[in-house]
Amino acid sequence: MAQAIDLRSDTVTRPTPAMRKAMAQAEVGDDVYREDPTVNRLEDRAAEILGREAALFVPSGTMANQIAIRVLTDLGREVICEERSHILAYEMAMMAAFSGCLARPIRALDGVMTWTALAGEIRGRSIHHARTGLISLENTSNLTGGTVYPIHVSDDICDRAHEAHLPVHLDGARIFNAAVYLGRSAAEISQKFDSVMFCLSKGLGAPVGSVLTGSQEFIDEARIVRKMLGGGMRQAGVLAAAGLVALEEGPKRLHVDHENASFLGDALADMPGIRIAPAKVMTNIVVLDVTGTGLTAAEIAKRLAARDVLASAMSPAILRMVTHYDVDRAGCERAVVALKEAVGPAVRRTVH
Ligand code: TLP
Repeated sequence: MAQAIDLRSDTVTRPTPAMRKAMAQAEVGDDVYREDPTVNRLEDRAAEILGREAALFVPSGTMANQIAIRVLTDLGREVICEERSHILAYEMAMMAAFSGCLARPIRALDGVMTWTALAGEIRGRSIHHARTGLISLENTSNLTGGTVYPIHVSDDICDRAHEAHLPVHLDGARIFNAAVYLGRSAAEISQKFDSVMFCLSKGLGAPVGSVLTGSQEFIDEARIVRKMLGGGMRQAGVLAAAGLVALEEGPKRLHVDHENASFLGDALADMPGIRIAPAKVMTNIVVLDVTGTGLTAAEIAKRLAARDVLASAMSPAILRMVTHYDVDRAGCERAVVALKEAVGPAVRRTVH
């Protein structure tokens, strides 16, 4: 059987030979005592690349986001975020369960909020309403198809939020994809945020890990909260070693993933029953509205799997395909053919 074309997520990549070599040779120590030289190197390098005072290696993007919420807010506060953001939709209600916060979701076109859209939702001291404690942005915005914040929009939100004495967190799980799209550095597009997290284990290709960055004071607190969550790792240098390779090498080839996603977007745009705006495929995520096929996304995903192509059903209407370094152009071509076969007969039935 041919190897499946796995477009479910960019989290599915396996470590490259260079990563495996670095992992095997990694110098290690106990990171809870801050004695793992490879973790220390990764944290220093991440802080340098993001233009920050300090950084913290954490097991996952979810943990990084939740640590940031905990450090930057207080019990009983609201967190303004986009309705489809990962911190709200995919993190198991942790902002409530762990930080005692309530989300105040906003629906924004393509997941890109503006100050005008969120300003009306900010609440100060009051005897009636919960106070806003934090604003969180996601760049790229996953569920809306890897869309990117124009720099002036995210900068403006940060500036105005700071004027209102509110911190702003960036879920930059895919910040390097956003940077490649914008032709700017990750530091430039995130410099105004109070905290920035990014994932090593998505498009950059590391097997495990994310990094939280910010001021020294913020990271000192974040290190304590990481320990509360059981995220203090010991000889984690074997993981950080792969992370270092991902950080240095990963961003250089993300443009290939973007070209492949754009190919998918163009090829699928004319397919009956499928709705997609190819101009909105900015990075490595392709989100297809399959309502017009008469099938649910889960049914289509099942049919695709039978043809050795894997995609994610994000809701009954939305099928997601994500490109990464383990899928090449030939794989994307195979995915297009498989999707045509999978939905073709169903669409003909609905039309007639
Ligand atoms: N996203 C995963 C799923 O959880 C949906 C994926 O396949 O895309 N922020 C963003 C924007 C993310 O997309 C993700 C993971 C996370 C945070 C969490 O990262 P992990 O999986 O490392 O906890």
